[in-house]
Amino acid sequence: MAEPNRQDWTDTLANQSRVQSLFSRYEKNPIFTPEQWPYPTSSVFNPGAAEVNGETLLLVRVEDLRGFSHLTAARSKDGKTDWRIDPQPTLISEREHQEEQWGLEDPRIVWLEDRQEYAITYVSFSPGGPLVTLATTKDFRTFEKYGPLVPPEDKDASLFPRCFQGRYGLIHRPIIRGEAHIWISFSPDLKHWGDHRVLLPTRPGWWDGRRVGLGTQPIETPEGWLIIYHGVRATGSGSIYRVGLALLDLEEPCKIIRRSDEWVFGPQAPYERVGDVDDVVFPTGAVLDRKTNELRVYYGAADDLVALVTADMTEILDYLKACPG
Ligand code: BMA
Repeated sequence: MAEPNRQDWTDTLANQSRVQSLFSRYEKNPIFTPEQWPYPTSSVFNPGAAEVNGETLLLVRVEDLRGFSHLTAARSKDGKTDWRIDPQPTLISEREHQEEQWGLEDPRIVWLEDRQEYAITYVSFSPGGPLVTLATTKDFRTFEKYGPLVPPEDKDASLFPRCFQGRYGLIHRPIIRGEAHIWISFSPDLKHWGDHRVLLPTRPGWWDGRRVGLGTQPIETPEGWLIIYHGVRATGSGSIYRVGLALLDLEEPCKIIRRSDEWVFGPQAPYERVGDVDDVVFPTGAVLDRKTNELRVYYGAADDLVALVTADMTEILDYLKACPG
């Protein structure tokens, strides 16, 4: 019988104890509930996040009482308190966009430096399946819709905020032959997409063995692009959505520098364990406070509420550097 590799196990344990204190739940969680929304809703969850005019803006997925979603902006000076929620939906499906028939879901936001505008990639739900769709805006009041980027079934998408040798990069999650891996694709003009390849595959048998998908938008750090992703395990009583991390090369984002073996947070609090869909934490937006190095990650809890976890960016990068290459 092979001897267990004690050194490996010691390293695994060291990382597992480190990971437990990496992310802290905001003490006043949840930050949004359907009850406090300015108009009737069934649930509020999976928000995109961006810094806009020195404030934190969340574009929240709001599911109405027909089961269709739209997106509504909420703004706060510190990203934690005193949220001002638009009194009416901010971005809704329109008749002339057939692909949006069953609503708009799960936005991710980046500021595109070269175009001096925000790009929002959301899922438009068409009867033909979910489609990764692009809209741009400068102020989150008026929007330009570009329609779907790639064919269905595809979700969990974000652009990178900058180009790579003149090409935009898109992270997304098509489902192909029933497999749900994270892919990356490139485009010279945000319209024609190619050079498609698998970026982060599922790991059969692991906590992220059933499905993976991008969480928040990619975040540029001195060590590489920080990728926060969700991983799904299928169990006898349903799926469990947890969160893992990876680091991509800054100039060649197809290259994975690190990937966490363990999940860095998962459903634990009562509002994450029980809701419209039990046992779901689903991060979709993050804001890094460059003064304090605090990373705020906004997520949907149990497809019902919006909650917040915070982490110190230096600690995240130190942890990732200790993860397998
Ligand atoms: C995913 C998406 C998310 C949802 C999650 C958990 O497939 O549809 O919008 O939050 O499942 O139900």
